[in-house]
Amino acid sequence: MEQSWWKKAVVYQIYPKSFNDTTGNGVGDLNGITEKLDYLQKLGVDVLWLTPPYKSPQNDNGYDISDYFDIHDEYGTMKDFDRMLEEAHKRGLKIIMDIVINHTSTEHEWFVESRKSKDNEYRDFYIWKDANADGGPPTNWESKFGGNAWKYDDETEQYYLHLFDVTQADLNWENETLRRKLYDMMNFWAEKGVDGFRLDVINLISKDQSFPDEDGDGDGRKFYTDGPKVHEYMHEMNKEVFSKHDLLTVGEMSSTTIDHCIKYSNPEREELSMTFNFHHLKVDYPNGEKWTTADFDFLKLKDILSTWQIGMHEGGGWNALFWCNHDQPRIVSRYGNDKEYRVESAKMLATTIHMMQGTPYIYQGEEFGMTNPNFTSIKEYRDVESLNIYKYMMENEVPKEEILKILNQKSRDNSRTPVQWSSEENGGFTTGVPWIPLAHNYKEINAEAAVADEDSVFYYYQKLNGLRKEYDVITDGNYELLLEDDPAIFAYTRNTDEGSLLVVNNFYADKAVFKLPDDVKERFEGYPEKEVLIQNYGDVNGSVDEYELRPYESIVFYLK
Ligand code: TEU
Repeated sequence: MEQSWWKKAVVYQIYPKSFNDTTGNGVGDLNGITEKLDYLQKLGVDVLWLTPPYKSPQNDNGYDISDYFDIHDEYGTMKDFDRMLEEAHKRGLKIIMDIVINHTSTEHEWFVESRKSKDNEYRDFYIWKDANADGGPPTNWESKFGGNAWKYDDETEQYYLHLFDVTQADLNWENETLRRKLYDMMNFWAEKGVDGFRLDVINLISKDQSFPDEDGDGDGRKFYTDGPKVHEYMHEMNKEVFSKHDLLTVGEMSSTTIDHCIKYSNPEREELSMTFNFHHLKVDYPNGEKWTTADFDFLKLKDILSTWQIGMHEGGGWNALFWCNHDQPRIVSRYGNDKEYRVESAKMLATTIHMMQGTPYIYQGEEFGMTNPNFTSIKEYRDVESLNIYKYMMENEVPKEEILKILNQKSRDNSRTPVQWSSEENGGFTTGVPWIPLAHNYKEINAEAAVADEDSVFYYYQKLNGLRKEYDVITDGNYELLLEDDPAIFAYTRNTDEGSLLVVNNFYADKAVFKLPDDVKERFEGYPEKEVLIQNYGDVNGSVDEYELRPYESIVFYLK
C-alpha cells in the first residue's frame, strides 16, 4: 500500500494572532502569513497548521468560534484567506485548519437561539440540564479553566455545560442534525482546497449521558474523555468528510491512552491520520499539578516517549511529534537551557523528537530557538487560563511573587508572544502596539539573525526536515530505548532491515560518557558503513561504541 504523504511531512504551526501584522493594529493577520511563505518554504516544512482564524469574540483567542464560515475581522477577509491558500499551494505548502467542534462561542447563532427557550429548534445542539437536588450545578465536574463546568442561565432556568471557558458552550454530539451541520462545514473548507484538519479536543465530544457526579477527587474528566461513542463519531466523520479528500487529520487528545490513540489512528479503522497526546509534557507537573514550579522528571520523560513510540508502532498508530504549541511553554526554556546553551539545547531537543516515528510539528519561533518571555507583571499576561489561575491563587493568599514565578514557567502566554522576525522595534512583528508584549531578547534572538547564521537553529531544523524525506528508517524503523536508567543521556535506536539510526542526546550541561550496550554493539558490527547524519557540535568527539558527550550534545549515526 502506498505510504500516506503526511508520514514524511513536517508541519509548522502558526498562531495567526502572534505571527506577523501587516496593518499596524498590533495583531497578526492572514496577509502577514502570505508575506512569510518564502521563509517557511526555505525552512523546508510541508504543511502549515493555522489555529482558528474564524470569526470569534477572542475570549480564548479564536477557540471560541462564533462563525465557522468567515474570518475574524482583525485577521483579514476570506479573500485574504483564499490568496494565502493559493500562494501556499504555489510553493508546495499545504494548509490544515484548526477545527473546534467540541464547543462553540456563546455568541454563535446556534447558542443564541438555543438559550431562547427549551423548545427552540437549536436547544438540543448544546447540553442543558436542570439543577441538581440541592439546587446547584447538575454535576460537580470542573472546567479546565477553573471553577465548575456548568453555567446557570436565567432565561430558561437551566445550566449549560462548558468544559472550558464559560463563553465556550459544549455541543451535544448525540444530536445527529448538529453532527451533519458540522460535517457540512468541514466539507466547505475541504472543497475550498485546504489539505486537512487539526481537531481541537476531539476526544472530549462524547459524554456519559447519565452525567454522574465525580465521587473521587477527580474533576469529572473520566465521564467525557475518550467517551462512549467517540470512535463511532470519528468513523462517521471519516466517512462523511475525510474519505472524500486526501487529507491530513490530526486529533488533539486530552488525557488519552495509547489504546485509544491506536484506535484513532490505525488506518484500518478509518478514523484519523494521527494523534497528539500530552503525557510527555506533564513530567514537570508534580502529582499531576500544573500550577507549581518544578524541574522536569527526565527518566519519566524517556519512559513516556519510549512507551508511546513502541506502543503506537506495534499497534499501527501514528504519532504527532511535538514539544511546543500555543498552549505550552517554549521547550528550550522548559526542558533545555535558554541561557548559555540555548542553541545547543534547542538543536538537541529537536533531534530527540525528529528522529522518532511520527509526523513532527514545529511551532512558530521554535525553528530559531525563541524562549519564554519571563514577564514580571500580571499586566503582561493575556490568556484566560493565566488570568483565572492568578485570580484563584490571589484569593487563596498565594504570594504574588510566587504566582508570577509559576506563570513564568507554566502559562500558555509563554508561547503566544509575537514572532521575533528582526532586531527592529517590536521584532518586526508590528508597526503598532503588539496585543501582547514581546520577549525582551528579540534584538539578539530573531529569524533574520538566524537565517544569516549558517550554524543557527534554523538551518539545523532545515536539515532535520530534509533527512525525513531521504531516510526511510526515520519513518519506518522500529524503536529501542538504550540506557533507560541513565540520568542524563537519552539514547535510542531506530531499525529496519536496510539500516539503523543511533540517536544519542545529552539533556544536561555536565559532560556524559555514552557506551554502546554489548548486545547492540554486536548487532551493529554487521554494518560496514557508519556515518554521522546530524550533530549539534562541529566535530565528532568519539565513536558509535563510546562517545564523550559535551553539554547538551546531540549526534545521530546512520549505520548500514
Ligand atoms: O486545548 C485543550 C487543552 O487540553 C489545553 O487547553 C489544556 O487543557 C489547557 O492548556 C489547560 O492546561 C485546546 C486548545 O489547544 C486550547 O488553546 C483551547 O484553549 C482549548 O482546547 C479549548 O478550545
